[in-house]
Amino acid sequence: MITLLDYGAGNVRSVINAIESLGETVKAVQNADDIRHADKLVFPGVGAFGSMMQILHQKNYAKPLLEYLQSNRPFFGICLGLQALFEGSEEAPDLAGLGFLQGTVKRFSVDLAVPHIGWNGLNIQQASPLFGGLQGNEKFYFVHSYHVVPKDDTVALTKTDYGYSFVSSIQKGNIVATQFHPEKSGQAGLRLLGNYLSRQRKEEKPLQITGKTKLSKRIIACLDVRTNDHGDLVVTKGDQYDVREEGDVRNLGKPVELAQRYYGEGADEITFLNITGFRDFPLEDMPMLEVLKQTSKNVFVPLTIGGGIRNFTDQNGKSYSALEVAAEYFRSGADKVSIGSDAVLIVEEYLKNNIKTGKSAIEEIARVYGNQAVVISIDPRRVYVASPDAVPHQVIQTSIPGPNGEQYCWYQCTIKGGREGRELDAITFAHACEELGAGEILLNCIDRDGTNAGFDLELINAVKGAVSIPVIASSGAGCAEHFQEVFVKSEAESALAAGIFHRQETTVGDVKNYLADKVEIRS
Ligand code: 1PR
Repeated sequence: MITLLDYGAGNVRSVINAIESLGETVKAVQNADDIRHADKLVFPGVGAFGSMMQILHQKNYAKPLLEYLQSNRPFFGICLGLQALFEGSEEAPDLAGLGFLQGTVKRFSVDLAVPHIGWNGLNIQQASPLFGGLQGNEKFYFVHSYHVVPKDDTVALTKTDYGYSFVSSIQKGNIVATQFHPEKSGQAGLRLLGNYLSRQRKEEKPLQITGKTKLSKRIIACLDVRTNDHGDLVVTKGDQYDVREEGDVRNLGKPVELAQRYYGEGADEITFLNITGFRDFPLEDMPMLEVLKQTSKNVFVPLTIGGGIRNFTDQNGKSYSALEVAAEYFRSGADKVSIGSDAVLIVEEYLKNNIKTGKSAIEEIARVYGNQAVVISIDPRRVYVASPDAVPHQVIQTSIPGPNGEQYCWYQCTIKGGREGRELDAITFAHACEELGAGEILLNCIDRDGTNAGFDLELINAVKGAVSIPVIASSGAGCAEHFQEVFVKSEAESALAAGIFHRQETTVGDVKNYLADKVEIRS
């Protein structure tokens, strides 16, 4: 029996699913006594350091947790569950950590995108049973803006490079904690977690330094989901956002089955977009939540879900906040939520006075679940103009002239699945979203969507130049070469595709095989 410390923030479902897939049962902590009586405690921390420590104190978990650690009983901390062990964090300077280990938690100061999101390697610093059966060159999934800095370097179990080398896991007696997410790291992660759970201390993987570790570029499979005219929830795919063919919604398969297939093929992440979320309220559209619950049982890579994340009042007058909608998605197995239409409206308000209210969905969800959990999905469309100062927007010079030979264009943000254009450009928008606390940009492009013509590199470079958070290039992938092109000619951290995978024109595995000796990827 594994005792799981769930303090109510973030996605613990995937940790439970991963543990259960390894044949163990999980009991969630209900009160402080459950911590005192635990035999094996797993502490998956997701969210922000400050809110985590506050909740641990409010629930009277902090003291028994520290006593548990001091008694050297088996403990596995994940992400914030690692950071909590230290004395404090730059993320919440006024709140002390548990102080089980000396040292602090610092924000990355690198000339690279922060959060550090994606698959990176490990340099093993201590012999450990945790790595039994692993080659040592596997990649694991990270998503964090802060990393631990132990005072005593001998507790470091692994180190990872991101701009510089940081401690990516610790081991002290029976206490183990990782900055990466084994429950989201595919087969390698399950193996590592299984080694911990089975307590097989026989096979000790010795110290292994493989050289500088590298963050991989991610290949993301995207599933646009909606209910068709017969009431079935289907994966669909549009041409420039038009998903109807001869009047019917295109049906390209079932969401759970397709997600499972892409996981098997090696997708680094799966994204679900509930494309009619702007008119259907997700908490009334339970099938989407069910899709997440079912998928997360067997798919052990990060899951993002978007569609309909906004404040909502139902016909009975009951109001729900965007945070509550997001919370339901996280509880159902999502690791990140993606906000589309509502983010545009939020930014329009924000830009009127440049004042952060702290109350927008972006800010609230980021505060509770951490910046890394908030993805902004942008649906821009090219608008050609005759000159750079023709409109009060960020205009770029383009090598693809417009219908009248125009050499300039701006990228107009749209809402409601491209149905409504707004007086806001994608570059300004992306920058403002970062200021409000978003952790990643999912950059679609209506002009390229479903065309197989390749990614819009001009758009990607323009947005990437305006933000320091990671950018997912999306729309237009038609072959493996397009992925190489986007990674070579832009700084995008990941590339997303839908149509080519659904139509089986290529597989995620084929794309990765093609990229293997050209771009850093997770094999
Ligand atoms: O506005 O917060 O409710 O979120 C709705 C979400 O649904 C947004 O993320 C929006 O992008 C998405 N969406 C809305 N309508 C459509 C549509 O297609 N009619 N899909 C839609 C957007 C774009 C990509 C697509 C790539 C790759 N889909 O996600 O998967 O363009 O396609 P490709 O590789 O086939 O070219 P809210």
